[in-house]
Amino acid sequence: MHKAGFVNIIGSPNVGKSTLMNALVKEKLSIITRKAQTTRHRIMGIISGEDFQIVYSDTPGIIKPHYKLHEAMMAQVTSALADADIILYVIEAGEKIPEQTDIISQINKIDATDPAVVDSCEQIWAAQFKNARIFRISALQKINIQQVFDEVLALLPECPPYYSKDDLTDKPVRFFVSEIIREKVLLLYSKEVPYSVEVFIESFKEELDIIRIAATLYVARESQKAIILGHKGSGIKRLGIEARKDIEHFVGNKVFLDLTVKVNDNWRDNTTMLQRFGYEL
Ligand SMILES: Nc1nc2c(ncn2[C@@H]2O[C@H](COP(=O)(O)OP(=O)(O)OP(=O)(O)O)[C@@H](O)[C@H]2O)c(=O)[nH]1
Ligand SMILES: [Mg+2]
Repeated sequence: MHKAGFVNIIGSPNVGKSTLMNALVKEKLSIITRKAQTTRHRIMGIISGEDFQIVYSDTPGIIKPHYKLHEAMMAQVTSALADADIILYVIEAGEKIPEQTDIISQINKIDATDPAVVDSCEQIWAAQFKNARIFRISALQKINIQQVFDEVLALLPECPPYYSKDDLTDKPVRFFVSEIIREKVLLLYSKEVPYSVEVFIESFKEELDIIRIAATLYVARESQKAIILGHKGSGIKRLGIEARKDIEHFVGNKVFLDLTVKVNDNWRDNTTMLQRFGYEL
C-alpha cells in the first residue's frame, strides 16, 4: 500500500510555519526571519519514502490584504486550504483565536514560553476546535517534530505519489536564489524597505566552474533605492556578499552575483509586474 497527500501549513504571520516545514523536510527550503510576511509564496517541501510521499506546503501568514501583492499571497493560502489532505495550523504559544478560523493543529515556540501560558492556550484552542489534535512543538529546537511527522503519516490517505520520488520541491532553483536575496534584504534593512522589495532573476548562466546570476531588486521609491545602495554602494555590496555565500551553499557551486536596483513605484498593485514575479492573479 502506498500513501500520499498534501499537508498544508497555515497560520498567522511569524508563528514559525516556515521553520516547521524546514524541520519536517530536514532542508532549508523556506526563508526564515523575525519579520512578519517573510513568506510570500506557497512553497512545497516533498519528502518521500518507499511507501509514502508527503507534500508539505508552506504558505504566507494570513493577513488582511492592503495591496494586490497581499491578495495574491492570500490566494495561495486559499489554494492550500482547498487541496489539503491534512492541515497543520500553527499557533504561536499564547496566541488568541482569530475571528475566522476552522482548523488547527500545533502550538509552536513552547521553548520560549511559560508552560502555564502554553496550558491555557491549549485549553482555549481545544475547546473551540474539538476534533483537532494539538501538539506542543518547538520548530526551532525540533521538539515533538517527530510526533507531528508520525501523526501525519498515520493520517495520509492511500494514494500513488504525486511527484517523482527524487523531487524536493515544486519550485525551480531560480526561485530559491531570489528568496535567498530577499531574506538578506529582510535581515539587513528595516522599517518599510523589505516590504517594498521584490527580487527578479534576470539571468542564470551555468558555466563550467561558476554560475553567473544577474538579479534586479525592485523598490517602490527612489529613497528606498538610496537606502538599499547605501553610502558609496556599501549596502548593496554587503547584501551581495551575504546572499552570494548562501546561494553558493544552496547550489553547491561558485557564484558570481550581479545586483541592480530599479524603482517601480507601483509594483505591489501592478498585476503585470506581480505576474512577472510569479504571482497568480
Ligand atoms: N523561540 C522560538 N522561535 C521560533 C520557533 N519557530 C520559529 N521561531 C522564530 O519565529 C520567527 C518567525 O519564524 P518563521 O518560520 O519565519 O515564521 P512564519 O510563520 O513562516 O512567518 P511568515 O512567513 O512571515 O508568515 C523566526 O525568528 C524564527 O526563528 C520556535 O519554535 N521557538
Ligand atoms: Mg514563512
